Amino acid sequence: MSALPSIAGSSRVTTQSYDVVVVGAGFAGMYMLHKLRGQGFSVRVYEQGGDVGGTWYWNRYPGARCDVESMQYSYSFSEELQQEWDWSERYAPQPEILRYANHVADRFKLRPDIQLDTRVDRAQFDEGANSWSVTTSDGNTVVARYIVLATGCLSNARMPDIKGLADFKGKVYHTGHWPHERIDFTGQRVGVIGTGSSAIQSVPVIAEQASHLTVFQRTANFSIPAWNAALTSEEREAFRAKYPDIRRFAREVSRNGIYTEVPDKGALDDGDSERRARYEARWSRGGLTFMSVYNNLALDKAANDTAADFVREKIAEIVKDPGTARLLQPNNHPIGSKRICIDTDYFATFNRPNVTLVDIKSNPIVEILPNAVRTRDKEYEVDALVLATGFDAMTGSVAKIDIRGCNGQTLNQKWTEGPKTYLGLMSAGFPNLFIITGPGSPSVLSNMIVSIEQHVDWITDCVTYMRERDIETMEAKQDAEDTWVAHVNEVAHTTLYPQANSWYMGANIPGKPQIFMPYIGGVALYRQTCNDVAAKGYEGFTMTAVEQPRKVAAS
Ligand code: NA7
Repeated sequence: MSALPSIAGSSRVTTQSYDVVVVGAGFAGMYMLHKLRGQGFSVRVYEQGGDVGGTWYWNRYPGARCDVESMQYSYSFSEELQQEWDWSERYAPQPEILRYANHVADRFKLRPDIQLDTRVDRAQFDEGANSWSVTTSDGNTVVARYIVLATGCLSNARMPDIKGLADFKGKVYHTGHWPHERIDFTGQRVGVIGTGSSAIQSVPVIAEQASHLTVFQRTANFSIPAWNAALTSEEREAFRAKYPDIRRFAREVSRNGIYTEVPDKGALDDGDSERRARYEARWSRGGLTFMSVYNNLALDKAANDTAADFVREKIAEIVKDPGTARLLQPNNHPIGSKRICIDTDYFATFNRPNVTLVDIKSNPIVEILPNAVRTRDKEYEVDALVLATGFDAMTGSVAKIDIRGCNGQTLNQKWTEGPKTYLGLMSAGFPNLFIITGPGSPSVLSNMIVSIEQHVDWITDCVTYMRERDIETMEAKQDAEDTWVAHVNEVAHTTLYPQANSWYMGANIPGKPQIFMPYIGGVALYRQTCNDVAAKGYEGFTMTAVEQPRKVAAS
């Protein structure tokens, strides 16, 4: 614990104070703790789950696995860790990723500083003391100089607002809040609502168990085969030998934090057969880098159409019933403008006699009956319901905390019209509050672990810089924030991304302001920008030394 004085909280006198409170013990929170402790800061991490792992603690649905190859979806900060951990498959399944998270917690002795089963309910900045007063669900209030939100981008599972859902007599599961015990659907009639990544991963697995599976689809999605397979020790060794290059590329060259070739031409620069051959080669390799075949797939609709058509043709080849194939072919958004899904036999699953696809775009769900899903035209009897309906992404978990900055303003008030940050790291009016992979940073458009490590390193350097100079507060300047928000928006609109009703835009949450939230400029460019800002003495931030009255950022 630090030398910060105890202060009177609103409800009780607190005695505990820390340099930093971190909210969340997923991959971001754990590394933040490790890194800050290494610099001698006192840190308390609060985690609402019963263990570490964040999204991998909650998303236990059948078939859950990461969509970035595990040799890359893993920490790079410890050479020993990356050399010693053996990933079993190209895309590790959720239980293995959770084991990895637990291994990291143990290996780096993180647990003593992590308080599990504890939500942060409230955080209030005390302008007199220049510290945060943090109230948790166990009724305690602690004081910290800094607060870091490591709350995750896809951790606030969203229950759909469908009439009658509460009266359904069978079991209802949300993919993002899956029970810990093994759920066996053998012999059951199961309904899956939603066809995003979580459904695309779970549908093939559930179909093997269920007596009948009905998939309710509102929007068809593009999905590329994972071609997942066991990793051999030779493959792991080959990868490890190249790690310095791979990690450097991911951080300093790539757009999305993934090691892959950099495309040198656009889709229309090739003739039909050459282009088709390239798409075939990528399809055969599988995975998220399908969009890296050409350099203009996210920019030029005509180029994008060539890739979208290719995938639509593949769907038609795989799915035997032409009507079902047509329904599964995405037709209302450019490929890649929603995060591409990675699957194992998703489309082929619809060839099974026990699987039915229901188009709820033309035939919407009207209500859930005690034993069925009723669409406008028909009733579908089900014994269990799986809601694969996604998350209140990027801002949902932050919004659940009552965060009060200067002049009593809440972050929710400030973000009424959409999240506003400088570099995705801080928001004006909320001194000493950092966000990891927040809106306004590459975040969900990237390999999350690469972006997490970059933010954690930057924040650690920043607070160390402040400590060395007796600087007590740091805050984003309003004009820097405004410029950044405009830039994020402007860059997004040079691409095809805003053409989709995606969770990137907040479009999946009724009433949520529709703003493109992540920064699309790319991981490498963004890192350079953050480094330049730091090198210029944290340009765009106001820093105030001990004993000086806190300067309010220029508005
Ligand atoms: P997503 O990608 O947000 O998918 C949610 C799906 O649920 C999507 O198909 C939605 O259709 C559908 N949905 C949402 N609400 C409803 C209602 N009320 N009725 C019918 N259908 C609905 O979430 P996931 O969990 O699959 O994946 C999230 C990310 O996790 C993913 O991108 C990976 O990065 C990992 P819609 O498209 O809105 O028409």
